[in-house]
Amino acid sequence: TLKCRNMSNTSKFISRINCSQGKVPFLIGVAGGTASGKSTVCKKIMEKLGQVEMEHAQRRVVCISQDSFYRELSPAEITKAEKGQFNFDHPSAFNEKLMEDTLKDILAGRKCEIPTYDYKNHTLKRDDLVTIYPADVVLFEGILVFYFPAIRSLFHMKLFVDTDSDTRLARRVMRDITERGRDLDQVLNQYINFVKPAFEEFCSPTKKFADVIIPRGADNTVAIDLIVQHIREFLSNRYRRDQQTSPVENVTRLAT
Ligand code: UZR
Ligand code: MG
Repeated sequence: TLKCRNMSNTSKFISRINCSQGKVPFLIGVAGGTASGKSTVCKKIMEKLGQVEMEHAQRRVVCISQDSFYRELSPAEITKAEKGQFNFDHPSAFNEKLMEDTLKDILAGRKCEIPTYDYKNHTLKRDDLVTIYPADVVLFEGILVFYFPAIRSLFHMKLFVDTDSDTRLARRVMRDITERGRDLDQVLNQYINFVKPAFEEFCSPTKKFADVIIPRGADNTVAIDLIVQHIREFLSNRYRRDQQTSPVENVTRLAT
């Protein structure tokens, strides 16, 4: 039950890239509700492409999370967040401008640095920047990556990870308690007050922008394999073209 549409955009893009400098990465957006398996889908895509064990600078496929683009909170907002009263699922919680500028830098083939996010303290770790090196394929995952029109229009391929809400809630409870230092009361209150209503209002409606909807999330190996196959084709086309134009260039071989 993989739903595909608009795949021709991708081939249009590939032909465009063939006549450009060849440094524009193929940008893939991965959206879906909280704990739907977005990060896992991205991880599986990278694993299947043999990217995980590689040096960061050598990678041809990189993954970035929208969490790195939460905006800095005011002291009053931090107090709210500590009481579980800040809405992290609302579009206004994100730094839309920084997200757009970063993606544009990436599309221009520039190396850029992004912050990492600390879920326990609700802050960006400014001194813990991650360098994103120019790559051939960039995955950008997050609950609202298709919400902002200016950002949505930058993707060459849009995936929506579609997992049932009860499955997502069960995973969210486990994850927030074990990984993010929360207690059950807090997780459930936040889910009912913010996460669920925001999913329905802001995230779920963006499913219609997806080119591919992945039911059941990371369990859907058929969908993931199809996507990986598509990325491989894109990369090998580029590899072939690079070989023709600059035979000395050292291009990392893809795992098959
Ligand atoms: P994913 N989030 C936190 O729990 N704490 C923060 O400081 C920042 C974000 C949550 C956010 C959202 N919501 O539901 C989730 N809350 O991270 C998105 N509450 O992350 O897509 O991995 O589920
Ligand atoms: Mg995540």
